Amino acid sequence: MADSLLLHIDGKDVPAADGGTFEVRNPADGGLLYEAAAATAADVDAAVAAARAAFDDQRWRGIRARDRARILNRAAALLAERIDDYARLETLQIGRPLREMRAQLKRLPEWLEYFAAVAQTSEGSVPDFGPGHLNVVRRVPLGVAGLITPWNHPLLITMKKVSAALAAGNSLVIKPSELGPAVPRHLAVLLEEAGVPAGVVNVVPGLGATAGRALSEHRGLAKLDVTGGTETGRVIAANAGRALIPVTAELGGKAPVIVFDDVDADRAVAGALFAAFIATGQTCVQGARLLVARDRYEAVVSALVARTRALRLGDPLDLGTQIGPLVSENQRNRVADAVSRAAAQGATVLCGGRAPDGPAYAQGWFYEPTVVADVTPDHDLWHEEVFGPVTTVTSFDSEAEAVSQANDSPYGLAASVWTRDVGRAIRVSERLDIGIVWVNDHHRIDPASPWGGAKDSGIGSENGLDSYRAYTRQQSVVINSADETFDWFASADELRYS
Ligand code: TXE
Repeated sequence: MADSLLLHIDGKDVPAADGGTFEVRNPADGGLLYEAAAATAADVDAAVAAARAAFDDQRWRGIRARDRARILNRAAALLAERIDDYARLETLQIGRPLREMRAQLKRLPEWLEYFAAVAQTSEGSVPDFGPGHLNVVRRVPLGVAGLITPWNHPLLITMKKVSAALAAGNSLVIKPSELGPAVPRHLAVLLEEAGVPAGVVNVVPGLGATAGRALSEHRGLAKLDVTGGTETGRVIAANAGRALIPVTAELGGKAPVIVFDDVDADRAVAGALFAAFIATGQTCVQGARLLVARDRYEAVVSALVARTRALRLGDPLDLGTQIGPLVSENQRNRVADAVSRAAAQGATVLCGGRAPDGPAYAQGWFYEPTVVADVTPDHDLWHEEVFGPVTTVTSFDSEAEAVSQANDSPYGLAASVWTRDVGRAIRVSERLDIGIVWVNDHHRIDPASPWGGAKDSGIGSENGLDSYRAYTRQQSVVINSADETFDWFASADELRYS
């Protein structure tokens, strides 16, 4: 483990302008992992200036798309070689079990490969402008994009944004989460090894209130792209609004998992468990509300509670561990507070609801996976995002009631629908005010498949062709093909052109 992490600006590792640092600690045992340079507003300025210079001199956007794609594919191959090291590093920083980190990171080269292909196949258009003119519409990169990323999937979320932005020819300044800043910085160096010119990808680790704020308020940006909490997203989107630049925001969620009475109970329980407790529940698409048809409710809930109790908590580096610690003391306090408030408001904690006992857990931010029943729309827990290993269970009597419970949320990011009835799956998904709907599955992601939410879950989407387009703007070039001179003011005959 490196004992320090620096900023990466214009191809060089540099300390913060004022020498400031912050500590990155292991949430499993509280141990210090390393000190990271804490970018100041001056450092953010330097990073934006480096990115702007790289954009202006065309060192990246001026390269033909086919050659940019070759470099991104080379980066994908380098990344594949380093997955095991990065997975271990992510686990040390955020506490997510190594078996999950490996499975997730193995997929990440696909993002570079997909967007490399999109860049090569992206085409403009030639709308009809009438005789005498040819209108060529091209897609051009925006300029310097500011990427603000969270801790829960440090490299996956960075990769989603970086691969689309770079494929389109932009320059970047990345502000990774203060809880897991190492791998995004290593990615910048890897991209340079693959051939991305220095200055195109800059990384400014630092705190949200300083580095994040300085970046989101910087007037040198042409785009902001954030994944984080909804309140952070509102602040950043307001800054983008003031600067009149586009923003993509992937924010909070409270995903319903809707289980109909025609589905096999074991399958539904396995799905609900996967939806709720992967990443110790710290994902924006976590299955946080299990809605079950009334005549399956008892069977599904009792099996879910039994399987939740059997989940193995422990050292996240141990490949047998299924549930790691929460990422920080703050996050554990937040989860514990949400569960005790629910109990005080009349909900029933069926299992979990506490930190585990024992010396193995004493130094880390562990919390037992928790299932809560009797939560009504009057309770905070019905609506609020907990971002931890907590799911609620509720029954419904009809398809219409299932839909209305699922839509009764300030968020609209993701949902899963469990049924063998194809017609019902279609009807329900059409009526959900939700961006990502899985049928008989949960958590599935692909670089080609749009990922974004409705309502308080954000603006725009990651992945897929639209995310590439969102890193470009249209430039409309209107070409006059007439041979004769057009001279409006030369003639006294005002009616000539009427
Ligand atoms: O996220 P923050 P945190 C939710 C989840 C979690 C809560 C807080 O509910 O409990 O957010 O987590 C930067 N200007 N999600 O505190 O604060 C910050 O440094 C500019 C959901 O980790 O939103 C980090 O790089 N930047 C989510 C990034 O924003 C600011 C994933 C996200 O941090 C800033 C993570 C500011 N004023 C948390 N304040 C998801 N949808 O997956 C902070 N930042």
